[in-house]
Amino acid sequence: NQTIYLRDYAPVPVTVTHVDLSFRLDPKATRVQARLTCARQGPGDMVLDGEGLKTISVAIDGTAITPRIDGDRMILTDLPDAFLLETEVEIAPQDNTALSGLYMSNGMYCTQCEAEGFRRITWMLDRPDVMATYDVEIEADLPVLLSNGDEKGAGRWHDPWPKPTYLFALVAGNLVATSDSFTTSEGRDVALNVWVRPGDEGRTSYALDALKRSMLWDEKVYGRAYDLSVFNIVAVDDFNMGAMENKGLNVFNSRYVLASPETATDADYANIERIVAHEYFHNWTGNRITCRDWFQLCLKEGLTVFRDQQFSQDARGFATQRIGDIMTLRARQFREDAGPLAHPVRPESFVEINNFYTATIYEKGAEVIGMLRTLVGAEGYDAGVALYFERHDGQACTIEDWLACFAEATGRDLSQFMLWYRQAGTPRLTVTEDFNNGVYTLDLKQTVPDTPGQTNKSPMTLPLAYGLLDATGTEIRPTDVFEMTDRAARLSFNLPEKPVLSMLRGFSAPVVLEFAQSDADRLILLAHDTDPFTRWEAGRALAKDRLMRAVAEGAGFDAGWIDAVATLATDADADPAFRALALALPSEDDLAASLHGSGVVPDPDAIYIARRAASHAIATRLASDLPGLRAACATPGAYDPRAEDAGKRSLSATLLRLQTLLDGGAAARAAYDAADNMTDRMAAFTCVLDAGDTEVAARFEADWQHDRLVMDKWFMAQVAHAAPNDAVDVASKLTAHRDFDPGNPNRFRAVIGGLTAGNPAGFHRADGAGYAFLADWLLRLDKANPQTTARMSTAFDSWRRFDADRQDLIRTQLDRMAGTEGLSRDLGEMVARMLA
Ligand code: B3K
Ligand code: ZN
Repeated sequence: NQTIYLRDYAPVPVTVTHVDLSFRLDPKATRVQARLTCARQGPGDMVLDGEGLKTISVAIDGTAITPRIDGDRMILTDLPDAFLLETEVEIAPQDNTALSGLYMSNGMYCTQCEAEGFRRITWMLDRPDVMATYDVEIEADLPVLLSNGDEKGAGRWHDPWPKPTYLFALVAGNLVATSDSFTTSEGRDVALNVWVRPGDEGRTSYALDALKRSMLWDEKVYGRAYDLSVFNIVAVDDFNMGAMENKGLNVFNSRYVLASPETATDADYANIERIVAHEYFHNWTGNRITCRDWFQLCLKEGLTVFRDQQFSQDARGFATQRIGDIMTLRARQFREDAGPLAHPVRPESFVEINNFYTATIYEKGAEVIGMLRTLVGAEGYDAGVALYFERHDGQACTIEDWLACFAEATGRDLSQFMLWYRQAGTPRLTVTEDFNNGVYTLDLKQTVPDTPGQTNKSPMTLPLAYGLLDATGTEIRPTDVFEMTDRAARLSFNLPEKPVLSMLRGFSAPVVLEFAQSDADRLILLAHDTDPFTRWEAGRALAKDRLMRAVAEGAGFDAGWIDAVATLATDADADPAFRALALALPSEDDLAASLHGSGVVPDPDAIYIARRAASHAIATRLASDLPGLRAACATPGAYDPRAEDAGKRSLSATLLRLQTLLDGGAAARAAYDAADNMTDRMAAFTCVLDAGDTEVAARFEADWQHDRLVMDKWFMAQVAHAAPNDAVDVASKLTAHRDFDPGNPNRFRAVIGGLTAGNPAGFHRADGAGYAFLADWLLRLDKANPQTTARMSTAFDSWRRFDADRQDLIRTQLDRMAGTEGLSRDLGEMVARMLA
C-alpha cells in the first residue's frame, strides 16, 4: 500500500476534454463504452485508472490496440497530440458491495464516484484536475434514467460544465418524483425533482423546500445562481455517507431526504435542511471551482460546511446553531486532533483518500474560514470570495489560490494564517488574569501540541474575541478582537474594579481554553453575558469542573451549582432551545478527554456514574417543577419542524429524562403513548429504555417494522440506552435480528455505532467484550465495504487515554486486525496509524 504525497503533484501530460459514455445496464454484466477526447499538454505517457474492470476492447483513433495493463493502471505510450481513445468494459453492479462506483440498491442502479469510484466504472484519468464535458447515454429496461446536466432525450444527457470524474453520476430505476420549479436571479427556469421509491413520495416536501430556500440564499448571500435547467435529488437506501454533490444530480442517503412528522425527528429535519443546502452549495464551491488534487479537499469541504453553517444560522437562529456546531467540532474534531489520527486541515500524505473525509477537513476546515472572516472582516471576506469566483471559475484550485484572493482583496499578509492548514493539533490557549492598582492584566500563552509527524510548531494567528463585564453583569467593554500572533501576549486595561472576562466569544478560534475562572465570575457570565456561546460555555465549565472532580476525587455536587442549573431551567424568559443546551451535561467522551488532558486516567464506569448522579441531583432539586415545566413546552397545533417548536420539544425531552430518574419511567411511558410525532416518541422511547424497561421495544417494533429508517432508530436506541453492562449483549443480539443487514451502512452504523459512540461505558466494558465485538464486525465487513469499516474503526482512536488493562485489550484487537491477511487498504491504513 503506497503512500501518496502532496509534494509529488504533477499535472497530467495528456488530458481528457470530453467524455462520451454509453451504458447498457445489467446487474451482472453492464457494458460501458467510453470515447475520450484526449489532448497532450506536456511530454509523457498517458496512465489511466481502472479497478476491477473486464476490458473488452481499446482503440485509438479507430484502430484497436492491446494496451499495457499493469494492475489498476493502463499505460499508453507514443501518443499523438490529439486523439480519440475508445474503450469498452464490463462490470457487475450487483456484486459491488463496496458502494463505490456503479452499484445496486433495492433494485435501482446508482453511482458514488468521490473520491476514486469512477475508475470502477471505466478506464479514465480519475483525478480532480482533469475536467471534461460529458455526454451520457443509458440503455435499460427501467422508467427513470438520470445523469448529470440537461436531458437531451430518453436516457441521453449532456453536461456542458467541465467537471472532474468524481462528480459524475448515473441513476436508473423505478422511481417517482416530487417536482417543483425555481426561477434563478438570472432568469433561468429550473425544474426541481426529488426522486424516491414508490411509496416514499409523501416524505419529500421538506427536502424540496430546503432546496428552494438554499437556492435563494446562495443568490442573496453569495451572489451565486444555479446553472442548468434541472436539479435532481435521488434518495438511495444503501449509501456510505450522507450525500453527494454530483453536478445536477445529487445522490442522498435516504435518511437525509425522507421526512414526515410520524417518522422523522427534529434532528432529522435539521440534518436534511443542512445537507440539502450543503450539497447544493457545492455547485459553486466544489463543482464550478474544484480541487486540484485530493490534498486540497478542505478547499471545497471546509468552505461548503462554513456556508451551510451560515445558512442554518439564518434559517434556525444564530445562537443555538453556533453552539451546536461548536459541540460537534469539539466532540469529533478535537478528539481526532488529540489522537493518533490527527492530521492537518490540508494533509501532506495519505494511503487511502477516503480515510480523509474527516472532522478535521470538514469542521476544522469551516472554523478556519470563520477565523479568516473574523480577521479580514465581513466586507473583506465578501471581496475575497468574489475575487475567488471571478478568477477561478472552471478551474481546479489549491488552498494557496484561495488565500491569495483574500490577500489581494484586503492587502493582508496571510502567510502565518496558512499555518492553520499546515499544522495539526488543537492549540492550547492559557489565560491568567491579574488586577492590581486599577490595572487589569491578561497574560495569554499559546502552545500547539505535537501530533503524528509534527513537532516544535510555530505560533498561530488566533483571532480572540472578548468582552468585559462588571460585577453586576453589565457589559463595560463590548466585543473586541485581539489578533494574537506570538507565543505570548499581554493585554492591560485601566479599570476601577476587577472585571469579569468573557473570553473567546463566539468561539472565535478553535482552541482549548485553559482559564481557571472563578465560580463567581462564571455565574455572572451564565446569567448576563451578551454572547450566547460564552454564556453557555460558562455553564458548561461549571458543570465540567464538578463532574471532573466527582470522577477524580469522588466529590459531591454543591448546592450553589445545582441552584444555578435550576435557575436556568426554570427561567421562562430564556429561549427553550438554549435552556436545553445549557441543561445538557458534558458527554462521557468529553469528560474522558478532559480528564486525560488534565493528567487523570479516565474510568468510563466512574464517568457514567458521575453523570447519572449529577442528573439525579438536578432532577431532585427540580422535582416538583418538572411536570409544570414540561407542560410549558407544549407546542399547540400540528407538528411543525421549525426551530422554535423544536427547541421546546428538546427542552421537554431533557426534562423528561430528569423526571425518569425519579419516577422509574412512569411519565415517559405516558409520553410514549401520547406522542403524535417521532421526536416526542423517540424521546419517550429512550427514556423508557433508560428506566430499564425493555418491553417497550417490542411495541415499537410491532408498530414500525415496515419502515427502514425508523427501524434504524430502534436498533440504535436499544444499544445506546442499554445499561453499560448489558450493551454489548444487546448489540450482539441485535446483530442476529432478521432485519440486521450489515451491508446496509445505516443499519450497521445504528448497531455498531450505537455501542461505540452511543454507549461509551458499555463499549469500554472492563473485560474487553466491546472491543472484541467491534473488531469482529470490522473484520467481517471489511471484505464487503472497506469505506464504512474504516470509518467505524475510529472508535478505537482514543485508546491511549485509558488504563493499562484497557489499552492492552484494545491493542490486542488492533494487532489482530493488523495481522489479518487481505485487510483493505482503507482499514489497513487506519489500524496502522492508530498503532503507530
Ligand atoms: N463530497 C461528499 C463526500 C464524499 C465522501 C467520499 N468518501 C459529500 C459532501 O461532503 O458533500
Ligand atoms: Zn461536502
